[in-house]
Amino acid sequence: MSNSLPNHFLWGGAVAAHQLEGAWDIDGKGISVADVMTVGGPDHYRSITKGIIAGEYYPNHEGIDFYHRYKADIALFAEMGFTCFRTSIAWTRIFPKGDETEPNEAGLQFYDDLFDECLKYGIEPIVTLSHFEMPYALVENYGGFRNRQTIDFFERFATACLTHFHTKVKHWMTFNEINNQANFNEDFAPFTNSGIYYEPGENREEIMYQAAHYELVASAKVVKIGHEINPDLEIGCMIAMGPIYPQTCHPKDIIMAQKAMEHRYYFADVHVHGTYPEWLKKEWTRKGYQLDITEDDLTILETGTVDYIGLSYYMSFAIRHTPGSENFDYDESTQLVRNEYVKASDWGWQIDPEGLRYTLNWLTDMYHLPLFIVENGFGAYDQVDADGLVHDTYRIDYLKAHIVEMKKAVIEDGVDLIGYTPWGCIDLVSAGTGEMEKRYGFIYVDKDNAGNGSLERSKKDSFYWYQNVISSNGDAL
Ligand code: P53
Repeated sequence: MSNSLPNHFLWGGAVAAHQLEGAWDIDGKGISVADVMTVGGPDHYRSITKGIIAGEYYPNHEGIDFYHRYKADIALFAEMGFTCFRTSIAWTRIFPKGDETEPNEAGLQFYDDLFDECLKYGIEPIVTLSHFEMPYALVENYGGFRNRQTIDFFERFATACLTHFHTKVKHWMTFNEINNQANFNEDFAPFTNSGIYYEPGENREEIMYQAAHYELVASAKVVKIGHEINPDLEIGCMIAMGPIYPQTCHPKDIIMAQKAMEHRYYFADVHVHGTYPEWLKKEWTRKGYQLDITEDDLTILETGTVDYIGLSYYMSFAIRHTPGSENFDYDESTQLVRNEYVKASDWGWQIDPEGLRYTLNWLTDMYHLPLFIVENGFGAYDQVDADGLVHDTYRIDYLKAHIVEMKKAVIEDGVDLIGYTPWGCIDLVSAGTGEMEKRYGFIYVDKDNAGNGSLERSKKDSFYWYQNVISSNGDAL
């Protein structure tokens, strides 16, 4: 048995357009949902404003100015030895308001140049079509994915991208972390996943199931279209993974954890199997939810199943049942509990490398598809020392421990894994909090939470460490 990862294993890093490009209103780009979010902090989400309000600070407007600096940044990725680079195509660069019929040529040109720059170094671009950056005009004018018409708008955008870039990009993903919205009682996920602002008194869960259904249909259509455009394309879904452990072996805790996992991960069932699980159909009937799901939709779901599962993995969770209640309904915003066996980051994210091995095995047992870890990483405060450098041993420790478990899953358990792209390979704006100072990068970017800084780039200790990891194909940790 080999003790190493396969030779073709892809190593790289991951970002999303809205978190680093900046240039939010340049070359015809429209306003996206990310452009109306302010800065939050470790214990609170950022605010979502109705449109852009004068005097508010919107960190994504400038990002780290990757739009103008991508050549130098990609040269640094090449120096680390990346063989792939995951980013997204900002929907609003291609269709600024979302409902245009023709794509914006300047937007296509930017991504042509960006992908060519990657390919020049032998770096394969890996592309997410929708990564929390829907055109804001679709929210205002159509209600985002509350509206069936948004399926057509997404299809038009995705078709333009697949047609234009299929010779440069082989691996695609449709909707980033489509399952974040299982946490429907918070405002962040429904807005970033689906462009939904909830009104007081609405049944949030029912609306979430409807929006997610439209997205799953849109995804399936795009998988099918992509394969028609080029049968060699690999088109995946993207799921935010984190196992939800039972707090104890109390049988009700076991069932509660099972129900929580079902609610958080049914999205993958639909993407992979093309059908809804039985428990969910029963739940909709029990709760009297009348969803708009047509026979045509069900056929589309079956004909557009994904080629692989892209996943993010940052942490694990734990849950217990509510004593005195026979009800196993899942509310992610109130029912999760601390796991006393693991530590947490400064943002309360529970660090659990073995949970990654568990997760990769769980996904393989459930779905029997190739997997791709397209996000993993440690958001931390970095300090520039007197020598002018960032000595981020804590980040190296986190990544090392996760790679060790990832290798066990592949080498000892036989998991079919395409590659590994740690999140935020260059410091960027946090999605959840809007902070710059929640840093993930191997490359430090001089900018703070208020937007001050030179934007200058410098290599952290983890940069050299990751370079060795890649050149040894994961052996030198
Ligand atoms: P930030 C929540 C839970 C897990 C992953 O997140 C999440 C979120 C949303 O915050 O998002 C993914 O920046 C996402 C990236 C994001 C990254 O994880 O909040 O796909 O866009 O930046 C890290 O620390």
